[in-house]
Amino acid sequence: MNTKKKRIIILIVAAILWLVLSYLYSVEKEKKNYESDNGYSVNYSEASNATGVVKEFDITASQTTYALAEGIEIDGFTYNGEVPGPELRVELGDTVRVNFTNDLPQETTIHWHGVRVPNAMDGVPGVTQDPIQPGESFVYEFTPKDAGTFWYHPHVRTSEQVERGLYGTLIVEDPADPEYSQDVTWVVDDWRITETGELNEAFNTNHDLMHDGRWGNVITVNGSSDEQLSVKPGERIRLRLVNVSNGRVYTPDFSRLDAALIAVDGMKVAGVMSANGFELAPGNRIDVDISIPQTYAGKTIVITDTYTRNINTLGKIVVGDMGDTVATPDFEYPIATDVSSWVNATNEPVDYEYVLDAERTDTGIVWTMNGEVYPNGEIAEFEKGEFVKIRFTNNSGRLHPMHLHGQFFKVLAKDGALVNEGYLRDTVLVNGKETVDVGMVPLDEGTWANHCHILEHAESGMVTAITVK
Ligand SMILES: [Cu+2]
Repeated sequence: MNTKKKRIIILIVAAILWLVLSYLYSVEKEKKNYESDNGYSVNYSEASNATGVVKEFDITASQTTYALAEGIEIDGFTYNGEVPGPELRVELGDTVRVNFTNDLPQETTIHWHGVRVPNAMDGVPGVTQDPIQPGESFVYEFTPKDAGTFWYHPHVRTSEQVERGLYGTLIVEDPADPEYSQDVTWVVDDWRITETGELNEAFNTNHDLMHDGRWGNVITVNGSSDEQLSVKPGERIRLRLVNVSNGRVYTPDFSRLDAALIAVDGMKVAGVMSANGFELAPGNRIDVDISIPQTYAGKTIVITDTYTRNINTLGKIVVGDMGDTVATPDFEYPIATDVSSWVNATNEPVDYEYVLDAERTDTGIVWTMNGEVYPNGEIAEFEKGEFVKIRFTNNSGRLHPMHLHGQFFKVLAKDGALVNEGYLRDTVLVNGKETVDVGMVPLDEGTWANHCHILEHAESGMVTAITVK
């Protein structure tokens, strides 16, 4: 055999070895994910990997007078006197301990939206805990299993308590993520303010119930109607948008900025797409990666909401002078390459259907799931680790952002047409007369609320629960 042939054989053997090793490595990597018996894998883990680090926070809910904007002072409910409440920032693996005290004139709880907590920490009265009475305390303790953007709010008289200002964010940082110039949260809310500058205290009106809940006339970001984010030319920003509104949906428009969607409901996306046009329903979060072009020095960019025909200002990004220019951090988008597509799921049968509708009663309107008003109605049972296909059939003409506690799911189809969203969610907007199929591999045991996140719809019955066994 001549030298040339030998070299070719060595090259071929090396190539085969490399292929085998990289296959084995990918199999090993895949094991971090959970795979259901029928082959649907999810890129989140079954267990939390607690490092032993405990991050402790003291939170008190109380009645507070809060100035939203000039001439607007509301009789609010706040966490630690602030709107939003304190941002709890931890690292994946940390244990969160919240010493909570209720100084409100009414009972309350805290629900950790999107966080896969132990069932007893989920904050749902009648399902996971008793309401916390005025003057009482409760310790919430859990180790988040997923990094991402989450939020917390009460689950008692929610339409009133959230509208009065009870909400905050929980940011679970992924130590593997690159370092942005700034990591900023924008908590978006709307308020119904009277002509005299006070909060309209008519909650759960028949009009709100018959429509898409309570939509306000003043929009705030981080409790301010004039939120401004100062950046330097060249900075790369991670902007986390959280919709805490009772009913309003926002479609953020980032104007001339190149805004890349990197996470939805805390979960990383499989591939980057534009964040423009994302429908951010109540409960939803998006993480957006924005590089500020150096040529934007001295400019102000207005981020708007284009969901309705009236264009609203959300907040502004104010770019500093040319002299402050920094080099743009250069790294790959922190996304997930292991979100499986589940395209075969369109052939799976529907395991459970929820028909969403309204019913007229003597006193007004109630919202139903399968004809029942909470707490009536069947509790669906699902097996832990088994793929399940759930259908939401909206018989009404109104919006229903459906939120499942303690789970992530994937949208499979809308009105029977295949939808291959490249990410998991915990809240999906079901439009009027629309049918939405979602797939889910539940890993977290317990009884979990499943409800519409239009808080007035939930308040008037559109709540049920599932049990994961
Ligand atoms: Cu609804």
